Amino acid sequence: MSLIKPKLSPEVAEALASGGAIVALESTIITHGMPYPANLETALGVEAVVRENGAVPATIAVINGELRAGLEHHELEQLAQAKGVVKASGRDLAVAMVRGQTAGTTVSATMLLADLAGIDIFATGGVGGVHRGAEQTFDISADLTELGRTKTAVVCAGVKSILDIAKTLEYLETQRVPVIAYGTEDFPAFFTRQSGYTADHRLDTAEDIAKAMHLHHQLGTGTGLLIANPIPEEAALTPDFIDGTIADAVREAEERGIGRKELTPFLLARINELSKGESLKANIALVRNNAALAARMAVAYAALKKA
Ligand code: PSU
Ligand code: MN
Repeated sequence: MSLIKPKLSPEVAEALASGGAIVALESTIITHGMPYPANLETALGVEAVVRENGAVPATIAVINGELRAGLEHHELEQLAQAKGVVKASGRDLAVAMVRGQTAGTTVSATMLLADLAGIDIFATGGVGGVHRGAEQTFDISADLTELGRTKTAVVCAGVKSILDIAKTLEYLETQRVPVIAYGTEDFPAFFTRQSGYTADHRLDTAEDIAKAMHLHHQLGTGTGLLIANPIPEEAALTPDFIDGTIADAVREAEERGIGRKELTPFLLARINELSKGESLKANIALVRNNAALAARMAVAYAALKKA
């Protein structure tokens, strides 16, 4: 049992106290996932989308050693522009607190802090997973093990093919994490609506997903859920274009010996450069799309919890 909770913004505290709909948002996407100023514009835009869909946004981060859920405008600005900010997964939080560091929280750290705060639903772009070549490197994101032990529902657009998608899905199966695709049979690949793999389950409404969450938790499974929401049709990239770009970025990372926690940020930045900003545009569109679905799920889930 945890004795620490993140410090809540007044708005988030109010929503929690009244059983309102809340959506947690991560901050590594701001600090390590997108360049400035697109990162700030996206963070603000995503919060606005959550509000438009009836929920309160709670962006999670570590600010000067303090765990936080719900940031002020100037704090988002500071995160978006800060240099040398820590990328914190769950295991890095305690040291960041001791050192008074400012950190972007990954999916794993954000899930953990959302759960401590009492927030059930979290929207992001892509989750980490099993990297290509993991049979050699053992590089498997802590996001996957966190999904296997923390009850947060994570809405994403699938995973990028910087990862081994088949192994990522296998790993989630092992971890007792349901993978639910929204409105499709296909497991999406972030920039594209299809990955070549099907999701385990399909549900077609935010209300049904909220019901599945509720039952999943009532069963005492103790695990999270991964909701895969395909990128909007008009924003999707063509597989040939993006797969080539991703392959180039992965090869470059290998040649330069980049690994461990630097690998994902390197790949994201290189893909953005190599695609001349096309990947960034798609990324922004899909994050907003995920925030909208997560907010609608949060509204439905709040009603189920009250009933
Ligand atoms: N994948 C993306 N965008 C991201 C990330 C992953 O498409 O911004 C970030 C998320 O914060 C995720 C983290 O939790 O990278 C995973 O890092 P790693 O692969 O080092 O576990
Ligand atoms: Mn890793």
